[in-house]
Amino acid sequence: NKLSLSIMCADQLNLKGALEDAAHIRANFIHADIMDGNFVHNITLGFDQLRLLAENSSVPVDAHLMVSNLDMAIPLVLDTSCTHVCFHIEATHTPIRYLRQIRESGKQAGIAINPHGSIDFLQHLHQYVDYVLVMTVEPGFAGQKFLEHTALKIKEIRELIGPDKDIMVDGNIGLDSARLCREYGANVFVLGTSVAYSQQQINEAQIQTFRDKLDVPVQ
Ligand code: S6P
Ligand code: MG
Repeated sequence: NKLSLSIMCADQLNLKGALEDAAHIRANFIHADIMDGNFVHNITLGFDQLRLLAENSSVPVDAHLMVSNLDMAIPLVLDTSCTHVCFHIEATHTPIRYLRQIRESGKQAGIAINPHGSIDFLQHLHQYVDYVLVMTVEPGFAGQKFLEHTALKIKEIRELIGPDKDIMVDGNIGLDSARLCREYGANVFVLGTSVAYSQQQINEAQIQTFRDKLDVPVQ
């Protein structure tokens, strides 16, 4: 089991400090949410900021693209040193092309799925995919409420992709929701305001409790 810290929940006026915090708590990844104001109704980091973050981070950065224009976004994200890139299946009819592009650049290629999205596509796609990100809230904002039905999908995804690939869950991941997701086969937890940050400051005590209760050892 691994954890990824959602950097949009950190103090945006002190991103250097946020990178240091992530290294200090020995996060497995930093989760960078990229939004375009179109696929979702919010805008977060841009590609120049993502590049700077990834270059200055000792913790690997996973990029979560919530954007409509993947022809524009994929080359830009591949030009950064983040290690993982996922995009939404709902944003494209040609996912294999992008998955190949991501893999060819030496990064891990992931598919993200909206809470109400079907997972049928994975039957034909799983061999091109290194990991799956399951949205457990509607994408766009931190601090929302966990949608319980999303956990059920995880079981089917696990059966389809096998035991070795990562299933990342993202959205109101706390002790209870993480337990449920883990039961169904998720193994990477994106932590935001529900556990890792209180008023944009890292909350080490809550992260430690999460590690203990969910069996997420420091690696
Ligand atoms: C939401 C985004 C997420 C959030 C995360 C925050 O669109 O993809 O990565 O940053 O959900 O966590 P929390 O605990 O505030 O929901
Ligand atoms: Mg995210």
